[in-house]
Amino acid sequence: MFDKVLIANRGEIALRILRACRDLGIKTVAVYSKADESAKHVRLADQAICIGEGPAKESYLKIPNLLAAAEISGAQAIHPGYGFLSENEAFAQMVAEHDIQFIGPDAEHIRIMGDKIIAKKTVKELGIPVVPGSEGALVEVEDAVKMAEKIGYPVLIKAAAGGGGKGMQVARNTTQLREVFPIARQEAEANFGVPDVFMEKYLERPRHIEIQVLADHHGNVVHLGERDCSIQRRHQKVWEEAPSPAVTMAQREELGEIVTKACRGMGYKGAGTFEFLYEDGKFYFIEMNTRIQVEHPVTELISGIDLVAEQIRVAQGHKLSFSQKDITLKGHAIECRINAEDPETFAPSPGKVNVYHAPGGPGVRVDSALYAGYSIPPYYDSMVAKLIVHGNDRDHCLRRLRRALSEFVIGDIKTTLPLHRELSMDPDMVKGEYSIHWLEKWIKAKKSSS
Ligand code: MV4
Repeated sequence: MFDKVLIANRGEIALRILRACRDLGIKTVAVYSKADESAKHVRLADQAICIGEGPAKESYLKIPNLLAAAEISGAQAIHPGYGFLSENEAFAQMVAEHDIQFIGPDAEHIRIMGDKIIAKKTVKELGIPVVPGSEGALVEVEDAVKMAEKIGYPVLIKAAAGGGGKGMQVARNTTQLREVFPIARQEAEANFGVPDVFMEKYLERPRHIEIQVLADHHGNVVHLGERDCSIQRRHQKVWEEAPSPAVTMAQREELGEIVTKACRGMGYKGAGTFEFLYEDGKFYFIEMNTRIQVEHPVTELISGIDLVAEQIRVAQGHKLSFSQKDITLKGHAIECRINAEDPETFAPSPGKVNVYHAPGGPGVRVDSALYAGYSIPPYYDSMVAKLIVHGNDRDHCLRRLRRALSEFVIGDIKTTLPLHRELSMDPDMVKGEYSIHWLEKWIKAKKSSS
């Protein structure tokens, strides 16, 4: 049905989408900035169109340039990948208005999930458990104080237009709340142009667990289990795994049923992720992502399902070729995000990759657009490779991970490979005992002991 798909992204995900298209017999159109002339996705695509200068605002984020590239090339669909325009309602809408298929949900669902207050209200009404808190936006500080007394301290003030942790403020008592409430509103306005904030009970030591869903255009929805993404630094995920060491089969099945029912209830289409905080055996929805995520491969390795190919298939109007009972999650998978950064200071370290040796062998997958001789441009995200490893169980997976990490060579730039080698040997990580705060504490402890 699609003869040609335009890939509105760069780096490893552009390559990942290109590979899914090839497997489906679909031609690809790459777009690229002037800083990406020698990028691998440009070299491998059937066709490539330059859409502007290095900075993303002048290329990958320029909607008219992308629409023009789609028109010129005759692509019938656009895959947005993650980041950039992937969760931009206006882009999804304009693509549809140009009679091009957006490979993702309807603009309507992007809009709903983009506003954290509306998202929470929507999913709560569909039966998903949410964090206790304010129903709508809080405007007056006195209303915030009353709400905090109702739900109990500590509380967290979040921006409605936020996500990714920007503009959050914790308050442990009324004095603190009166102090941080106006700051939260100012920051929300400054960061997102909308001052709306809401309140939630602050969970002290949760895990971050997300559930992958896949929905076709005919009301069929499946879930593919969870990913544990608790290992993060400054809201950037560092290590993700599936299944979560903390989730039982019964919990997985129950939550899976709840989220798939919610998807059917709202007519959701495509791939999606429900994000939860997990504490003391209970799940609390926080956000929904309406895109393919960086960490999707861990789910692919335990389910055997090609999520990107399925995104494209359902966008073509095909029915899901499997139902929930056909899905069995097998073994364990871990993903390490390898960034071009100093492993101690996390300062970005772009530059020329003179040496590149990727690991291989049973259970090892590397998603990366790197090659020997490539120069990493300074304009974009510092993630340069994902190492994803699969094993029969978590211990087997960890042994394969250590094997793969020991083979991986990326030189002469600095990368976070040494950090991952340490993490893969850490006793807490080996036990799977960690919360969203574990990595930041570990980094701090390491610094003070050196
Ligand atoms: C929370 C929370 C504790 N309690 N909500 C941060 C990003 C945004 N998506 C939601 N976030 C959080 N919401 C309540 N009620 C703690 C966080 C949080 C966090 C969540 C997931 C992954 C990493 C995090 C790091 C710091 C704080």
